Amino acid sequence: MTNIHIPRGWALPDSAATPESIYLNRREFVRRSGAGAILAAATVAACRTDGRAAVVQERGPLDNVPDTPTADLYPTATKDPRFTPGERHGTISEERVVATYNNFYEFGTDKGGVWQHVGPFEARPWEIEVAGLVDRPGRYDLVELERAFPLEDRIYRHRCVEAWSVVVPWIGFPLASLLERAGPRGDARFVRFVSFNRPEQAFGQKTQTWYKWPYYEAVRVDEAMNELAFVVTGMYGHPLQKQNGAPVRIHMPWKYGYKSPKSIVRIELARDPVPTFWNDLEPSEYGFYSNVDPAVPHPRWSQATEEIVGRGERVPTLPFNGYGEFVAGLYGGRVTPAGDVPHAG
Ligand SMILES: Nc1nc2c(c(=O)[nH]1)N[C@H]1C(S)=C(S)[C@@H](COP(=O)(O)O)O[C@H]1N2
Ligand SMILES: [Mo]
Repeated sequence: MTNIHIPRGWALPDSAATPESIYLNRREFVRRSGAGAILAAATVAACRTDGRAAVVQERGPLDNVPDTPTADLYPTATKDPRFTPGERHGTISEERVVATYNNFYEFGTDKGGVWQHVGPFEARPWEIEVAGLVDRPGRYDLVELERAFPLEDRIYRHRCVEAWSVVVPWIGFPLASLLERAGPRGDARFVRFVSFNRPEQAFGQKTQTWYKWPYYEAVRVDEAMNELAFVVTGMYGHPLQKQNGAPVRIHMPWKYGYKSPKSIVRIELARDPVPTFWNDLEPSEYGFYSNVDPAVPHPRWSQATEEIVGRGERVPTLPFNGYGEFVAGLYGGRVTPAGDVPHAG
């Protein structure tokens, strides 16, 4: 085992992360330098070799931000120093990495190809329905929500169950704010999230019919109310790229990535436990809680370390992905609650 030092602590100045001037201006830079044209040509070539001429688009991976009248809100998001702890999380990943290595099965299983297939997906305008055991059920226009809640910048580590990770400056608002607006009833114990279902806009939904579309996930109400649970509408100083779950996704950084459903249309509060997409497909491999736990291997691989995408580096995985001080109390001190899968052997 190599001696990799993972610094701890919150108080890292923002400047230690990728400077905003770099990530905010990258699209402009790519255009001016002509790299955009090269990239577009590469896209066309890639599409030809895999025979999917229909998806050819002259867009690069950073050109998938849908137009929205709220775009002006993004560069001015507020920062809470507790949630911009770059040092704890490692160096922020380049947006190009985060936008070209995606898990989003609605657009296929090739992580490098998702961004090339999201063109037909119409991610704006958008509504979210909040339903079930709430005092004020209803449909919320996303634009209203973006204006209603102050948008915050939060740098979160994202740890996929497949043992890779990225560090992303997300923008959004606490999930608790949205739930409080809807007024959860006392008997609500679970929160269910449902993604869009549009096979005509998402070729993975159309061709991979063995999956139970739309994608659905769920957590306990107290997990959803934890201050770390975040409704994400932006990244790197602008609204979300489609391949990262535009226009709205969830992020719970202490859980494996699949507990962060993308492009959600519905949030439902329920009394009884609700099924989840990956757990339904492979219950021996994907648990309900799915807290990041280096001590519990996936049945087919170890979770002890992870690869930092784009850096060619492996580092030890941390319990709760490094967020134990916020969330350990939810689980009585155990990272993987008793009975949650997977358990090897
Ligand atoms: N709707 C939907 N949400 C999803 C997925 C998906 O396939 N469909 N994949 C999940 C998984 S496994 C991961 S690791 C993250 C990936 O997010 P990223 O591509 O923005 O890094 O999205 C999660 N949310
Ligand atoms: Mo994942």
